[in-house]
Amino acid sequence: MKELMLTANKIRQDVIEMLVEAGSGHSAGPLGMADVFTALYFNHARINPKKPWDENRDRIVLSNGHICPVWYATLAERGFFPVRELKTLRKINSRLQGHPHARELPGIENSGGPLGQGCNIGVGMALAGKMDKKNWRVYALLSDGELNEGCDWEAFMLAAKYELDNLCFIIDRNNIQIEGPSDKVMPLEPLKKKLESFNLHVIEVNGNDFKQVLNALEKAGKTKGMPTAIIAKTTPGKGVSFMENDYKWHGKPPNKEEAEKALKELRRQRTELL
Ligand SMILES: Cc1ncc(C[n+]2csc(CCOP(=O)(O)OP(=O)(O)O)c2C)c(N)n1
Ligand SMILES: [Mg+2]
Repeated sequence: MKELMLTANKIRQDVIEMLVEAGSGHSAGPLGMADVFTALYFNHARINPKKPWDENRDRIVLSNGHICPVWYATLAERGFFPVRELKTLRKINSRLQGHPHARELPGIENSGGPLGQGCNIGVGMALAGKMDKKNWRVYALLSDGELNEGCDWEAFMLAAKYELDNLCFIIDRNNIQIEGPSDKVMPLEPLKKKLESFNLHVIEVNGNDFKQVLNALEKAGKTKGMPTAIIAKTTPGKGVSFMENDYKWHGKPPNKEEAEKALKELRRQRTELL
């Protein structure tokens, strides 16, 4: 657990360093989801950085593509590509675009940006896996703001219809989106009941608690006959006090001074862990 926490802390530091260098990009979502990404790539999912496109790999798809700094940082720290490349985020000719480009980098399974697209891609992959009787699983990462998109709910219906128990949605329930608190923009509650009524197996967890996240992933793997949706309640901006729970950090990078402050806080958290 401690090792996972240290890894997530390093990933958060990478995210801050990438964003201040780029001068644009999203802060809150990536920091909030660092623990879920770490749990998947450093513990739970069957992936191999040496064989990123191995036919038997689990597929991890990111539908809320704007939080890709955390995807890039996780893949680099896991050895999919050099950590030094992270500093090219959003630069001309970089493989690390502001929104992910499928297969541009090892481990990037889907293009993202238009919310809802990755959710549907994940369902399609899981359906294909079922039809081909494959053992690999699909993890489709979504966000709460994204659930304003009707096409996500169409995808849920299809996933339930075909009993895609090889599919696990993970919803970043961080209560913020681009224009304000999620439930103020478009109320989602009772979210668990809604998802259950779409015939999904729903598990609610604290998305910043490794034990809860790993437990839920394991339960999802054992669920038969229906897809699972993990509602991961996360703190947007997690680890950086002045960014936490403030929707204004949805799509804003830190300036130099703010980045220094953020890194100081994250380094202190690292020392406390050691
Ligand atoms: C189809 C579509 N509509 C609108 C947008 C613009 N957009 C980008 S991010 C975002 C908010 C999404 O909410 P969420 O993912 O919960 O934001 P976060 O938690 O990361 O702050 C919106 C509306 C988009 N990318 N795609
Ligand atoms: Mg959100």
